[in-house]
Amino acid sequence: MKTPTLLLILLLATTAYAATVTVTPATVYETTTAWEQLDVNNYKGSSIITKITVDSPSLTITDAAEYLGWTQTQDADTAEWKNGTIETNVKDAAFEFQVSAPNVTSNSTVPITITYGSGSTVLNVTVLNDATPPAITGVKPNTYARANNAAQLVSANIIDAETSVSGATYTWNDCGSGPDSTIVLTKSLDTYAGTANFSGYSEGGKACYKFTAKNNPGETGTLTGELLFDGTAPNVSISSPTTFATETTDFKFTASDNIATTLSCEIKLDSTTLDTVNVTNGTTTTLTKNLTGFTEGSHTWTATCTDGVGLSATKAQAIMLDTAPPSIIIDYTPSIPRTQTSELKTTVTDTVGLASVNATFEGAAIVLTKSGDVYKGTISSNTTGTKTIVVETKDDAGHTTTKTATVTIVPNHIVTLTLSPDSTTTGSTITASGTITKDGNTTSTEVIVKTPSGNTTKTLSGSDYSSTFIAPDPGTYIITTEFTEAGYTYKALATLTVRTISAAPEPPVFSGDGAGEWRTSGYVKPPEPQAPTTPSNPVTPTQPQAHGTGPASQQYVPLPPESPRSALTPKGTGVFSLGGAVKWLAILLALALLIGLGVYSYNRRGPKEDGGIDWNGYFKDGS
Ligand SMILES: [Ca+2]
Ligand SMILES: [Ca+2]
Ligand SMILES: [Ca+2]
Ligand SMILES: [Ca+2]
Repeated sequence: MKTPTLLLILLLATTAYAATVTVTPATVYETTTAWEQLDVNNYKGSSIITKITVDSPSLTITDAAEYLGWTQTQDADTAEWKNGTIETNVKDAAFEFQVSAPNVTSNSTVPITITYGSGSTVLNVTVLNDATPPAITGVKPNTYARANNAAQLVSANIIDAETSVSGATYTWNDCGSGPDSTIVLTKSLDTYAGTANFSGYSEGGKACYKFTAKNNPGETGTLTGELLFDGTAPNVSISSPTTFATETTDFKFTASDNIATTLSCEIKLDSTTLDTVNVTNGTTTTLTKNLTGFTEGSHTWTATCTDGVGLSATKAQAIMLDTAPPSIIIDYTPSIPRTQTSELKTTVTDTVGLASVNATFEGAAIVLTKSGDVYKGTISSNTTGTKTIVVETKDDAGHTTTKTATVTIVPNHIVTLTLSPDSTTTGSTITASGTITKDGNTTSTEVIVKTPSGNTTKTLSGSDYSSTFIAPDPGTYIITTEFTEAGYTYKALATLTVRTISAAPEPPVFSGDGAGEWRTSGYVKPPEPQAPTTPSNPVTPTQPQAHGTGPASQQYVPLPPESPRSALTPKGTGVFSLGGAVKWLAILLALALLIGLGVYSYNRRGPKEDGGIDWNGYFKDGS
């Protein structure tokens, strides 16, 4: 084959199966550098490529990547890779080179020539003009600045996404004819900051400022504003709550400032922030907050408001947090005889206070009298059966509590008890007798008479009963008759006084028999000092109680025996061992003193008799 023929075949083959090359991104912003990637596709190409050359006469090449298997050389207008191979099964072989763009006034196309094997291609890279200056945001301070501040920090976020920021300054003046002051700002990431001297700017004064920033191609961005100078903290006042708060509470406060038109206010309960809001100068703000997460009791809420220059004021208010309804304790007698009046005592307490306390019995209001936390009233019914007491209360926070109690109105059987005599001396026979006045039908036919000698069950004779017993040692005793019907016990009580036998005033001779009796001739034993609580009046009657629910029954309890006797009575052996007139004189003097005291005490005592008090109808739990 002749050489021209071979060349033609090779040319045809090259034409038919030429490798292809592309460059990405094929753009670069003015004044910046960018990596361009050359992709070579030799798939089913006509020959193995062993050398790639980039010629860029107009766009400076500043770097070229190195790859194993290729020898790389690079200068300002050339990048070359050789001694490697791109076989015809390679669809993409990448070769990267960096270009540096000039400053342009409009987008410009720059040709570069790619030579690969026997082929070459001209590709275009566009140098982009950056039409946008740097963006300035987040200016501090803005609107307000601290008055007379010689070292005011000023800053802004400044970026230029395309060609980067080359520098920024801050300029200010008095917004009038005064001179400009300018400082160069220092870059830290995207923040440019500096320190301005505002010492000449007093409260109420004004300054005009300008941030100026340039990008690398030289485009300039500015941001201007005015500052009002403020040197006085705001005022905060609290309207409510001032006493208590509850689950949902309106927090109301007023904030004002000499300069700022808007204040940032934070409200807290103790150390917990409830809300942070911006409020208009001089206005009252109400924030409704849910406090269910806080504990009942004492808290402090605060409102802190900050003006435009960071000066703040805080107002604090102690409050009680009340989330619980009032507590009600009803103290009542669970069973009350028909027509009898019984006291109702209810104790109502709350954290913050009570708006109302009301009670009803059988649906009718009970008149209550208040003493501290205790509310007292009376209840009575003419009909037997189960009745309901309802106590309702509301606290100042609006929580309500309702408590009910059930009382049983029982028949009003009346038991009487008469002692004959009711004042006597030891060893005398005493008759305890009385009647049962029945309220409706009864089935019980017995009473129990409780005396110092023991309990005696007596069968009623008609409505009457009678029992006798022997008067015990001197003292005062309560005698009880109990009549139990349908589970309720009705009682009558009477007081028995057993007197001491009188004697003449002679030197005492103690019997020494251990019985504790004075044996004297003509000696009058001084009246025994009595405990001041000795019930010279009848025991206050109480209503019958349901079995098992009322207080323990009052058992027959003799009043304290005349206890001073043992203390004042010398033992026989002791007396007779005494010797000498002095000792006897001392004893006599002591006795005389005791006689005097005893007489005085006796005169101070209430009447021993029941004094005509009608014991009828007095009854008490006897179970
Ligand atoms: Ca430009
Ligand atoms: Ca720009
Ligand atoms: Ca202020
Ligand atoms: Ca409460």
